[in-house]
Amino acid sequence: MAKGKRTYEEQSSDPAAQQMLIRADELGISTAFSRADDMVPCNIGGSGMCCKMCGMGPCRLTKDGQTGICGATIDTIQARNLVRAIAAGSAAHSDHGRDMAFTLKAVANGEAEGYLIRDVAKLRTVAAHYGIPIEKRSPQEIANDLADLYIGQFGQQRGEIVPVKRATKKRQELWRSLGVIPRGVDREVVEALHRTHIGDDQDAEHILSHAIRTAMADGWGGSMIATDISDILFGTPAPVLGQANLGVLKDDYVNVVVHGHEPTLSQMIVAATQDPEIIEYAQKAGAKGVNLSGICCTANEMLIRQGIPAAGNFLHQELAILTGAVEAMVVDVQCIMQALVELSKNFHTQVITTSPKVRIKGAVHIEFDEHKALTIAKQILKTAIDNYKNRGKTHIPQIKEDLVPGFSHEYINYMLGGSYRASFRPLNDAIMAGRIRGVAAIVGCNNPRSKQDYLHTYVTQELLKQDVLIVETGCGAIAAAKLGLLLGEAGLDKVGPGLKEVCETVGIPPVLHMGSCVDNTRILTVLTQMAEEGGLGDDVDQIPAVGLAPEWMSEKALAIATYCVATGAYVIFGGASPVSGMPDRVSDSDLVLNYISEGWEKQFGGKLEFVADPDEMIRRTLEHIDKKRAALGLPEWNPQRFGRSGDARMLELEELPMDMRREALYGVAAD
Ligand code: BF8
Repeated sequence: MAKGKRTYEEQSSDPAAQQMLIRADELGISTAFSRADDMVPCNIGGSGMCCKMCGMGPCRLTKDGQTGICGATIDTIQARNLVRAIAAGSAAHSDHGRDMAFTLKAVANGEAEGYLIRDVAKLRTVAAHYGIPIEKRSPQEIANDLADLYIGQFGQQRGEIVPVKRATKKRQELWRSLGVIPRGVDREVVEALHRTHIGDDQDAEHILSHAIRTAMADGWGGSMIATDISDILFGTPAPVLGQANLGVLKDDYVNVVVHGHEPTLSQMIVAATQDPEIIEYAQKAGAKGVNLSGICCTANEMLIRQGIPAAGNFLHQELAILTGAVEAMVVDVQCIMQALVELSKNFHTQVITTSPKVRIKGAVHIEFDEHKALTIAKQILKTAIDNYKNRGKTHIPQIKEDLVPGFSHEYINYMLGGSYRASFRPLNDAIMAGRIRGVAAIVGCNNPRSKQDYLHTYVTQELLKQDVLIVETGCGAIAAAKLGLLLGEAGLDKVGPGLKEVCETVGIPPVLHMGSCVDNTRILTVLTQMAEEGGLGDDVDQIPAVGLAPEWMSEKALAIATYCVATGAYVIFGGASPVSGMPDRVSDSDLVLNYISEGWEKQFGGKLEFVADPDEMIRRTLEHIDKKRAALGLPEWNPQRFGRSGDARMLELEELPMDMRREALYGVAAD
């Protein structure tokens, strides 16, 4: 081990990852973990005080009162850097949404090989939101109109993007009064880049108001469109049994790992693996079949719909290849490390790029096209199968966990009230009574600068003890899954008494996996519905709820944080702050930091803070939840009051073997 390097236990809290990090060292191969140890981050850029937006710089500001060559202050530079990051994050999510809209259009016109409209009910519901006629019309006709409407949102120049109509009335009025409703998705991203060009917008607060509008074009625009269409084409998620961690790779199968974000690719590969032609092809190659798994948000897209296992989250992408058992890592867009290709040269793994937007030198490129999706998916799988004969020795950690993902807001409605009384009433009632103290959304990335999964799982577990119901998405959800937190019966003894009672009554895990990162829009929908249900105020900012991204690293995470703030949520990010300013916090470098916290709170009721210490994250979360409870006049949280009803039935269940208990609680049998 190199001098100064963290121990394996300090690099990751996941024992499967630790095994692979040992293997990497044995082979003398670097990973993001070791590169993070070797590379000291730039503290000037990291704190938002480096301006490289023109050729006079980069201007590296290190002293209070110093300006760039053009005279730009630290505040202006920090605000510009932040809005540019938010614009990039919004662009990534929204471009994904745009491609989904084009796929919907192609499906509606019968031009997309292999795709179907799987959820006609959701298609009709979404179309009806916008006044698209649905009666006596075929799904294709409705989908055609919805696709046109959604495609139009990206290039719209004036007016308001249509999904904002799904926010509470009060929130829409607030946004209108502040002039932050996006006119069109692309327009706000372009304007963010324009405003931050040399010599443009130079008032930090004014720049930051556009950060809100840009991020809203993501959350209430591109991402919401992406989630809607994914559900319409591939099915709205409902609970399903899945597994997570590197132990899902199989020695006697061709292992294909799909990594990235867009379900158009992964869903078609799921379909192709079940094709008799592909199964026979794999068997002829000497394997039992094709074993499909996912990494990152592609993993989430396949997990929440089909229960296809997740090989891991962001920091597992290199570790999967290090097992030597992966024939192909198939990637599309976002969160794909360039290091994969160099790493794969040590093994037989083929990295296959598929998006016209993403190429990596040295990777095989098989371009995906939704018009002949199934044909291309089969070609990708045959390439992987042909590579099976080249496999050498494998080292697959025998570690995996079961999980039950798939909690779309539609399913949460259904599970709380069945087909006839579907609503959020029982959830609101449980919060009002104090059985559930509040709700936390724990989302976002892994970051090799912190111990993998530790912050996610520590914060999750501590909040569960405090009767806080947790919803999760993205890599955070996979972190919790790997620790077994997404299976109720495995963790209910570790949750607070009131929350335990609710989970047992409804038959849900205390941590609800709601999907990928674009699916954070499901959380916006849940919060809006909770506000509209009544009893928790009349808008999102009054709900006892907090959003956390303990291990964030991507620009998309900053966009998500900002649209959640605009919607009224308190958002806490762990790790480093990109606007921390001078190390000794002199006053003029605090402006941005204060503005995104207190300034935004005054306007939107939500705020963004960066808090490195997990205990402080938990303290602030509970303080905020209790403050909101008090403002609503709800009783103080008292864990002594709950936890006894229904205990007799639970004691009976506890006597049963785990698989029978799971079937009794969730209606899903173990495999
Ligand atoms: O979009 S949580 S590391 S995979 S950015 Fe990336 Fe972060 Fe994972 Fe999904 Ni989201």
